Amino acid sequence: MESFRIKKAAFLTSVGLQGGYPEKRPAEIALVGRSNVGKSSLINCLCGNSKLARISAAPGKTRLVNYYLINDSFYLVDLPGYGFAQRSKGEQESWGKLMEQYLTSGRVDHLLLLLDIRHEPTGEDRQMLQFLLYYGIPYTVVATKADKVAKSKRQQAANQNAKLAGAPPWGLPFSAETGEGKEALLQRIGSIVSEKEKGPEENPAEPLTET
Ligand SMILES: Nc1nc2c(ncn2[C@@H]2O[C@H](COP(=O)(O)OP(=O)(O)OP(=O)(O)O)[C@@H](O)[C@H]2O)c(=O)[nH]1
Ligand SMILES: [Mg+2]
Repeated sequence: MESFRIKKAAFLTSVGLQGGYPEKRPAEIALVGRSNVGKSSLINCLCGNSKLARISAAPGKTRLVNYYLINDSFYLVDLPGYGFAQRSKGEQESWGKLMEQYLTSGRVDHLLLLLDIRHEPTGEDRQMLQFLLYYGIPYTVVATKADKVAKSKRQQAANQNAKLAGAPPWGLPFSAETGEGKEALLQRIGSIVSEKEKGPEENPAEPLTET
């Protein structure tokens, strides 16, 4: 099977509480995680374009639901991060409403839950995971900033963080700096998209037995 590639990536639109979501596409894959965990950087790395999504050393850069149209076919969606202490109460509330609106809309097919490989998951990370499980949204745990820990410890640290967040003990070490994990994540995205493009599974009937 030919490997999956991102040949084209373009910013499409930003959506806030007032709505205005774009037309549905065969697949919609969104990124969630703490502010500053590296969601926007991951999108840029996957798409090979450092200017696509806004990145900042100051947390709280992404405030809206940002849609990127990939290969003229499916969406990658950058979401605003949680756990941003400097946010006012009003801002926290509108963040919560926006996330709930988006995650319960039925639009999202798969979530990439990003955890910083260096830090233990927080209460909010665990809450987010519970939320995904409750709504039955398929997800993949990605352990970001893998370049910040020794190579020999990366896989173990990624797995440990997935486990501490409440997921099965497996996480994909990823670095937007070095591109580690990029190929694996691209292939995962490729298979999610091709599954979705095939449409609802034809219900395989019981094998016919000759009588
Ligand atoms: N060393 C290292 N730094 C990274 C990596 N990914 C992101 N960063 C840095 O982490 C900071 C935050 O990255 P963003 O991609 O803006 O994080 P975000 O999750 O989109 O943040 P919000 O939009 O605030 O929710 C920036 O200074 C990035 O350069 C990585 O893989 N390795
Ligand atoms: Mg961002």
